[in-house]
Amino acid sequence: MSIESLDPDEVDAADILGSAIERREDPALITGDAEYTDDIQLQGMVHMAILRSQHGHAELENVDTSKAETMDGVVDVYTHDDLHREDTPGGGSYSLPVGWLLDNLQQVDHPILADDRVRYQGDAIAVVVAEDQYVAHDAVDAIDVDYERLDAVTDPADALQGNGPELHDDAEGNVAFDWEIGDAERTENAFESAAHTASIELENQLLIPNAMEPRAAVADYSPGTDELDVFMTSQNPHLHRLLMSGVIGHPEHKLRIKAPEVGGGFGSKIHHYADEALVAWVAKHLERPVKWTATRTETFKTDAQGRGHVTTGDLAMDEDGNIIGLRVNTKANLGAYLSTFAPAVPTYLYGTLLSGQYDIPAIHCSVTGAFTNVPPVDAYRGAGRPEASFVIERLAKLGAEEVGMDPAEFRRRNFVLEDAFPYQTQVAVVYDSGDYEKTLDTALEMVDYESFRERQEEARADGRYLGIGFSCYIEACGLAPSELAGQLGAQAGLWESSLVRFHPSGTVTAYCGTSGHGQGHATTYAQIVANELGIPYEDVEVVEGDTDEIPHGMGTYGSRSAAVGGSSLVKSSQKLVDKAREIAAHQLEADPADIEFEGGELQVAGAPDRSIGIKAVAEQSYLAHDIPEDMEPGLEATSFYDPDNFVFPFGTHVAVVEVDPKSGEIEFDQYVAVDDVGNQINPKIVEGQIHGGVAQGVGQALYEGAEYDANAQLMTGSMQDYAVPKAMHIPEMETGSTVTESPHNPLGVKGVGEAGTIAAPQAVVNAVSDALEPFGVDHIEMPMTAERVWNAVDGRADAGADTPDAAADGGMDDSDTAADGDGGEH
Ligand code: MCN
Repeated sequence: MSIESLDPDEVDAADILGSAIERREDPALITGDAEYTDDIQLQGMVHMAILRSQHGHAELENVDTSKAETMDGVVDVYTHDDLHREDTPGGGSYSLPVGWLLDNLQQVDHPILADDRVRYQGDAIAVVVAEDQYVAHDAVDAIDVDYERLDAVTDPADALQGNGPELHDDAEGNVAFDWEIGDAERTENAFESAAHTASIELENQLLIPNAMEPRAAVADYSPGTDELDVFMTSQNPHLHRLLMSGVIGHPEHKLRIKAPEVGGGFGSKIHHYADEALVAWVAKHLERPVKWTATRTETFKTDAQGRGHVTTGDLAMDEDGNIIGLRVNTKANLGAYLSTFAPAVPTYLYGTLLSGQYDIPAIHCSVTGAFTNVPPVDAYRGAGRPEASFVIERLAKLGAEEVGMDPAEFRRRNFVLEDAFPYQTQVAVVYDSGDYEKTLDTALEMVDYESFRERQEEARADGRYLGIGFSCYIEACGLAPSELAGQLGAQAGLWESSLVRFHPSGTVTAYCGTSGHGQGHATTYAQIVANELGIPYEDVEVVEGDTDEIPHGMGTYGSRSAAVGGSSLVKSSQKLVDKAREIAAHQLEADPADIEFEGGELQVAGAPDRSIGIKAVAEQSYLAHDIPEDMEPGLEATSFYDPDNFVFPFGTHVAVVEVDPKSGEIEFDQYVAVDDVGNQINPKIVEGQIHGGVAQGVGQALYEGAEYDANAQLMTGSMQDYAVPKAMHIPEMETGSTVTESPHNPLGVKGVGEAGTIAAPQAVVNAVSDALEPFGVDHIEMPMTAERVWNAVDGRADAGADTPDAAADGGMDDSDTAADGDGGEH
């Protein structure tokens, strides 16, 4: 059922927008032609390696770099004191800033090299610079550190309950913030009048982003001009330039950040880390080019991790199964320090999405952010929205059971209806548009729900446990608008900027301030611009990711590029056409208002023989021999686009699984994803984004999880221990879509980059819990490893609950277990 890619040459120019043309970036990526940061070689370049804390929490008693300094090939070694200068902002310390503030946020100092204490395994202690990377790494090993180990805490609930050390003098009780949204009193009243309630306690585990390319940076300083060029794995070069300029005290206009080809990010390359700042500082200090590339182990230990929630949620329902209240309390793990956008993720990107697809009249959510001895926690694909969707969709499953309704019908009963948009939720946001029944109905049909319960009964009679799980998700993306973001605490605007430039020969370069790193922008942006200008797709080149080339930009995250960046390109193209119209009117001796523009032709209304092509106008604009008086030559336009609202994609994902209670193994029978991302610029790319997103969501549900021991040592610090799913672990996906345009941007698009990751986990968990219903298992924490599933089944049997065979043989044994039995009869 996969969408077929089209050769752009075979697509009619008028249909280019919305066509599933193949990605133009792939040949270079696949053949190894593409240049990544680590490919960059500069003359005289030295290599940097970083000594990181071995311990999760310790005092640094002494750091002895003398042996490392004398090693052959070592250029220099730096510790915190070497970087402690009086001319830096903030009183002499090189510290990382926080880009999102909350009313009662407790900020803590985050030095780029640890001072006298390390707070997570991976905290940077010293930097070695050497002539080659192997010497640099050997010299790191030669640094002697005397640690005084301290107790550690990794669980946010423990950290907040005082079951562990305090990490920062400034943050009493490890509290980073207390935050709430919704109406507590109204919600309590709803629970008092409820006929039914459903409750859940859950953990949304810590995840480690695993982009194919580890983080890397190459910095090059020119003392003569004071220009500092930094090539780095960035999702948002302009933001990195702004932040780095403050951190290392280098003027913004003399700092260039360029993201070469970036091998994925999933959020982890948004934030400003110590490492890239150190590379830039060292290059300036030594006046030599410097390269640093994280090892995979460093990636595991230092990339900002995602999720990390401990949550209780309660749903209140009336007699008829209408949801009347939702109450959520979350303890959010923020790690050892505040990462760049950390405060936004478990608050405004989480609490505001808890209404899901449902019309819920009373909601209250409180969140406490906790400092713990794990790496800083920040945005990871979905960022807050998967956590919200997981809570409400798990509760929807349990709520349906509680009121004795079919889970699909329970959801349908509570949906925000098609005619209720724009819909004001009880948690601040206003949904733009939607038709939730349509995606549900499409998914039900694709999964043949009518026959499923019968199939399930039959299988159970044979001792096989099938389960179906629904996820009717919603998310907010297209991150913008600036004014609202500012009110909520953002320290940056969330507009997007672009420049569209016609060259005299009629080809076009489109520059956009977003910074793709796998999403196919070179293709989809060219589709947008070619469509707006009515020129061939091949004539449009797209440039992103370089602060020297692109006037400004806010980057790629929050599935914002199509909705905000794409719309900015539309706006720039339209401005450009307006100027072309004036030139055409001048040359055709007509009024600009009478010039019609279609298919690249500017024509006097009602006079088809009086027309001029936009490419010819471009040439004329540069010749400037015959353009309107007072008009500047040239044909290009810049715009800053700031929409009115987020966009709210939605959909229904359905997982059908078979669980073997004997082994705890879970197998997919079917995975159906029906998504509505508004108009699709390129359905093939949309499908690819859904596939990738679902793979990551399934990874969370079944395989992935950062595990720490009691000393905050990472136990899953390699691909051997941290199970990123392989192709064989991912279900065949059947994708479908509906189209509900967003009214908030000229393309009518909604974002797609995170949808699959947001949708998938609860579809899978709900399916497993449905399969194990005869065993009385209603919740298994993610990742649902075979061991966890087996234990859950076994636990109920041991407890003598009304599981199929527990009654018959008193528990599970090797020969005759619940799994063999007649669970279907329950
Ligand atoms: N698109 C479309 N029609 C729509 C919406 C989007 O054709 N209605 C196209 C866009 O033009 C773009 C792609 O789909 O080519 C994704 O668009 P969008 O949803 O706007 O997301 P962004 O481009 O802003 O990408 C960010 C998003 C996020 S937040 C994460 S995390 C993520 C993701 O994209 N990380 C990725 N997808 C990823 N894909 C790859 N390969 N690597 C990552 O690191």
